[in-house]
Amino acid sequence: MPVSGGTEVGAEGSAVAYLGLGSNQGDSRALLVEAVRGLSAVPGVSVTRSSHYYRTAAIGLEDQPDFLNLVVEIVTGLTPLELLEVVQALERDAGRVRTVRWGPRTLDVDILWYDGIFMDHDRLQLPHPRMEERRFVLEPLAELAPDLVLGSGRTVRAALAGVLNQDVVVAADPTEE
Ligand code: GSY
Repeated sequence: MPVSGGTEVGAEGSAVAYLGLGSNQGDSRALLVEAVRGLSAVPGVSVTRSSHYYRTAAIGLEDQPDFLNLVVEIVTGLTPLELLEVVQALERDAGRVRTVRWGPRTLDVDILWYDGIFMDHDRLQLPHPRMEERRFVLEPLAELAPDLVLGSGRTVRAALAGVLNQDVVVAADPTEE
């Protein structure tokens, strides 16, 4: 699904990154649509493609509502830590309050992969350390970049084959309603 809008970033000094977005509290559809719109409006970030939206069974604390998840591809001139500031501001704008670890949240935005770099900073690890166990990340990411190489050296497609027992279904696209 191509996405329009956003600030044009020249090829020089720009990086391709994939972000995972999820919500299971409040009006999840509106919160996710607004988060993608907010991301597109950030100077130095261009949202180039989006996966479908997926209704997914919660991983972590299981006694909580299903999530709505998607993955977007961006091109950015921001560094990974600058991008982290941006996604944390989006979470705050969505009223995110960190209460229970692995519990319900209005908006979660994870930087999954940034230009193939490996990073082990106390605030950010890249590629995302838990993404290979999560179908709610791998299924939408496989739509956009099935041959992307992850931290383990496996491709997205190969990692996805190992998590097909988790419940994930394509949901209606809230931007088309
Ligand atoms: O890490 C993202 C938040 N999260 C999710 C999520 O986005 N989707 C699903 N299905 N389960 C989750 N558990 C956590 S924590």
